[in-house]
Amino acid sequence: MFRLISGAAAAVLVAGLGVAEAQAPLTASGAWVREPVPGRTVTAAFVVIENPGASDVQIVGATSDAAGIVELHEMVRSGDMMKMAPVKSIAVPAKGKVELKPGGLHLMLFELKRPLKEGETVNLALTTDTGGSIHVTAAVRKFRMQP
Ligand SMILES: [Cu+2]
Repeated sequence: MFRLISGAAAAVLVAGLGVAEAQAPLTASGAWVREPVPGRTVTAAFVVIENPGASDVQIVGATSDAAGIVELHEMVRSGDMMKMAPVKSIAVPAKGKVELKPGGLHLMLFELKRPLKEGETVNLALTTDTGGSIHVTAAVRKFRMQP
């Protein structure tokens, strides 16, 4: 059943849920989860979060039905290597947006509860410093370099 949902359809669904359920004035779109390497129980999730409100909002935590632990991560330079590191919060600027994407900020999913395959969906919930939460449905996709 989930296999019939295309990435584009899932993204539209996400935007609708963001508007309907968010206490914080945030919307999410384009959410996806990288299909994990076979046998691994770790992967990353990406989403674009927009803040139409007049105040900055901080994302301070995340959970998922597919993972035991979800962390907020950034990529940091270490010598000539890029490494990822946990961050306490991700700011979504007023009248602006933040893009979680490969090579930058992302959600890290640990202790995956099931193998995730392209075409499936994963539920994510982001909590904000204003006490709100955003519910996001993310499509599982294989990572491909962007053209
Ligand atoms: Cu990470």
